[in-house]
Amino acid sequence: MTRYSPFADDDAFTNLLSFFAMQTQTVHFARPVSSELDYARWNVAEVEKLFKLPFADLLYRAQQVHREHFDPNAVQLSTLLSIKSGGCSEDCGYCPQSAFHSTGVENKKMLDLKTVVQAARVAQQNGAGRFCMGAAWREPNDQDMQSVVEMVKAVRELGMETCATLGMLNEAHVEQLREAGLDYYNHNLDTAPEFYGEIITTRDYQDRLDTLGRVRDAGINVCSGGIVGMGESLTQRAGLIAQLANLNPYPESVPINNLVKVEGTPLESTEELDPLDFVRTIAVARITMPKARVRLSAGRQQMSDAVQALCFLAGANSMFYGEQLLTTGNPEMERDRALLDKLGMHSLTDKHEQN
Ligand code: SAM
Ligand code: DTB
Ligand code: SF4
Repeated sequence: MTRYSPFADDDAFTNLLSFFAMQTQTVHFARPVSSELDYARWNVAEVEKLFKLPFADLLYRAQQVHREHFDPNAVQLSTLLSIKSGGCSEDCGYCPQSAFHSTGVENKKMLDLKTVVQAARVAQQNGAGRFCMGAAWREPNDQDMQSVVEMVKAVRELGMETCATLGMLNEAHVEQLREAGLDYYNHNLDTAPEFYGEIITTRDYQDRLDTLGRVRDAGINVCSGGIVGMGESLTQRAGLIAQLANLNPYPESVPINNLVKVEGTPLESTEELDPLDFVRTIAVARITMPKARVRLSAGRQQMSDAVQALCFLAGANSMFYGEQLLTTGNPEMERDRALLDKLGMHSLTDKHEQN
């Protein structure tokens, strides 16, 4: 169902990595590289300027910011499970689970508690520190919420961090999740406000901001990012990052997805994003949100090891781990472990210091 679209390999990136490794000069920029950035507001033009820096300068700056706040060799691992797949009433143009598109994803009923806990246990044994439960809902109803609350409590009892992504939330639902001890709530802005209407028409940007505000006010960690490679302009890509960075405070966790082009969705034939532009997006997210976990998210299956290495160099320090995202594939765990080994990187769970 998913189209194979290899991210260009390999020599060019290997050369870039060597080139980057040789950069010793200090590069001067208009904005200070310091914790001041934490509270900086970014306008779209400033973010766009970052995107347009020479590649080596951009990565150098992202590395500086990254090393100020994180162990650059540690990566946080989250495993996803689709607890309710298909038949969604939203028309998100990228999504295989929308009832508006014919993608072959079935409308299934919600998984039961036992199945979810068993999947979380396996994810934990495989080395994931966080378990993220996703549902193809516009928003949960009260009955759904009772089941999700049980799932969150049970997964926490295993000693894993929990994340849920269930669509829009009202205050009562947020409160239930807070009481259950949910660690993170994922709700993406997806793209810039100016491009949003070309991708989704069944709910608006402000709905998303409102849900994020409720989650933030309840004291649940915010996980919010977006998708690149949907045909957005560079200014619109910068607009997404500016929106995320200007949330006050910005999200603790920022998933950057590269569009997975699924047959039957309106975006199935979208032109491939240049892999270096994906790397640039990671770097700009790192610079503008210095203390966030920037997650390499959907689209990794099509990425070469060299591109992923560049993403880590650009400040990515989290990824989805496990052979399935929600309905589409993700790299084999063996491939990921081999990649981390090759790069001399380790997961947070290896060091027992999940954060
Ligand atoms: N239904 C809920 C919602 O939309 O908020 C939660 C699940 S939804 C699948 C979570 C996120 O997955 C979306 O916001 C989008 O960013 C991402 N996503 C969905 N389909 C994708 C695709 N084909 N490629 C990349 N990211 C995708
Ligand atoms: C996020 O930003 N990406 C994940 C997670 N949050 C829920 C989902 C990616 C979904 C890719 C398409 C699919 O597998 O259905
Ligand atoms: Fe539904 Fe979420 Fe897919 Fe949109 S992204 S169609 S809300 S499952």
